[in-house]
Amino acid sequence: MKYPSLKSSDINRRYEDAAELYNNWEIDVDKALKKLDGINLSLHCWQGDDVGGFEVKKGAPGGGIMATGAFPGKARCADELRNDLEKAFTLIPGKKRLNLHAIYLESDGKFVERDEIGAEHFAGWIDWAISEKVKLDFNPTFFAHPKAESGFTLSNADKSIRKFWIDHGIKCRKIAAEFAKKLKDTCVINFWVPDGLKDYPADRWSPRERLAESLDEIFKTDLHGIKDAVEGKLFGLGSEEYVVGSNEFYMAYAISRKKLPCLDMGHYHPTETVHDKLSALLTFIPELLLHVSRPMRWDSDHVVIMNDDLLNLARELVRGNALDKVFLATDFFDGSINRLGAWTIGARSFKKALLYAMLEPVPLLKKLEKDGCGAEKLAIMEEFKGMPFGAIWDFYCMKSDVPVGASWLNFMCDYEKSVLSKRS
Ligand code: RNT
Ligand code: ZN
Repeated sequence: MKYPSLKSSDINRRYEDAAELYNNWEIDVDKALKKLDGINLSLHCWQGDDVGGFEVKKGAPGGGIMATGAFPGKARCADELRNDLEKAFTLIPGKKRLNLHAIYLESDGKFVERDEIGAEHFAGWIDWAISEKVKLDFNPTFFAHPKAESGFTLSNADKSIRKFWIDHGIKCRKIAAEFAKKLKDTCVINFWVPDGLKDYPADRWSPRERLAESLDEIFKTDLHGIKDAVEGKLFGLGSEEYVVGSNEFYMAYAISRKKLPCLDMGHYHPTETVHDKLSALLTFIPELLLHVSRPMRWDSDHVVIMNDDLLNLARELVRGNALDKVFLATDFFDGSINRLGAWTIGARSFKKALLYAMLEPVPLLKKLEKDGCGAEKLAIMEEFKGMPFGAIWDFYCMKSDVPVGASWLNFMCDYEKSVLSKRS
């Protein structure tokens, strides 16, 4: 089937009608769209190949993270991944930004150890980013490596293994600084390590001391143009009882070292949500990084959809005027569906959620709350769920030269037929 779009005259008409309804509530729709268009959302490269990367491997893969699903068509090399990303950027409105992991290097078929990587291994990405007008963020890769197999990297008791990973971190910061320089924009570099234990540790203290020391060593040099972020986690595969870099560890680390905490929506207890944390943290620190994800019973990294968690997060960013203080990045990986579709659904949903939040009557809601008019506040929040927000979104997509409504699926299906299905 061809998925329907709308005629531009209909999109315009629906937009005019909808904008008038929002105007009745003193909401400036054009202003909201301008703000939305300025949003930087860093699209994670790793959805395109199930967190595989393009390293020439030596030895056992080593765990830490796992994607599930065997949908055909995953990118097998950087060129394929870049093609897929180019396609994704034609379906997602707004600015283009990509989040790379160190394992996505290009090394001409040669084995390059993690502690030997440099900006030269990302020259292809930099050239591509310049020509496609894409900004880049970066991540060292502390998993999927024989030296991560024990479950400890930067907190490893073995000094030589620790040194190996420290060197990896140092090299990666230099790559990030090169991204910042070449692309003339801040590069956020996020540190996540899988370190932890499956069962009750006898010593919870030493690994944490070592992790702090290792990070201090990595961050010793100030580098221009980069922002370091540190990402905590509740548990992982093989670290069910004890994660060295827990939430508290990294909050304290980030605050004491003036780094950005990275909050991943999947890294908390099942009913604990990230939206409430923004005002708590940003009362004390200037900036943080968000990993927009969707946990399903656990840190399952499902494709982001416009559910309550996402809407609440978007609302907090808007109500708290926090969009300038928060770096936004997607982080999910689903190998069981078309990966181009996964990127597009996730990124479009997040931008849709932001737009939805920008089209709420925030000053009025705050006033009603202050005046003790709880029923009015709740009622208006509910009534707004029926406002013609979709008409504004469609208009924004048209103006951004991306497909309107579900018609982006036609492009995804064509791409699947002509490109993805040919990959083995
Ligand atoms: C893992 C973290 C981390 C990774 C990426 C690939 O639990 O969420 O952000 O998803 O580094
Ligand atoms: Zn994450």
